[in-house]
Amino acid sequence: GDLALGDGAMVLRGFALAIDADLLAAIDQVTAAAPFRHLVTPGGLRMSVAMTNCGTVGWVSDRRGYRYDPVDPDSGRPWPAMPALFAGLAARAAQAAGYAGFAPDACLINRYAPGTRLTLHQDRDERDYMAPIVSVSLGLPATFLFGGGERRDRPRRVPLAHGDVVVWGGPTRLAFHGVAPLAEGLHPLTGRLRLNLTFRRAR
Ligand code: MD3
Ligand code: FE
Repeated sequence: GDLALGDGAMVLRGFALAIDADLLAAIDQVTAAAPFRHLVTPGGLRMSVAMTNCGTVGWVSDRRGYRYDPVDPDSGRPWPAMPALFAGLAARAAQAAGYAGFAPDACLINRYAPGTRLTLHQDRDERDYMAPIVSVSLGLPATFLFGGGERRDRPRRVPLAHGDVVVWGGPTRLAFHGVAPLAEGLHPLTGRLRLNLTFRRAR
């Protein structure tokens, strides 16, 4: 069942299951206009996670740093609009976790293949740390690493499956977190992929 991770974070098991195929179709629409790409960190490393965005701003990284940008640097055009299905799901999940009125302006779409990982980090590029972050897992399962306020705090391992939604807010908003290397597998809807939607109030 649902799991309280403590201090404002909550796993809503299967919350997105009923609309999984519609979510994947909407991801295809977004990525037709803004294809997945591997961003480069300010230190010059290529990220193993492939990313794209929809919404009024998108998260980007390059040699100059991390930021939210209204324009897709690959196309020079605005990011695709956030599908109403996405915004509605994010708002309902936030509501269910106790955060009424969540209106995300940014949705980062992360794509993982077997072996892909996301090293421990904090999400600190947003203006307002009071707004929660909502994360939707689709496709292959993953082990989410949920740490503390310091990088050295040993992370808890939280399994996340297709259709799970996590809401992170309150004191956990600035916790270190990451994703362990994705295990090999085949999902009936996504094949050898995990897709994650991360909804944020960035500006
Ligand atoms: C916990 N993505 O893109 S968001 C990211 O599975 C990112 O791709 C994860 O972390 C992924 O930055 C899922 C989960 C998340 C986001 C923000 C948090 C967890 C968090 C902030 C504080 C604590
Ligand atoms: Fe993150």
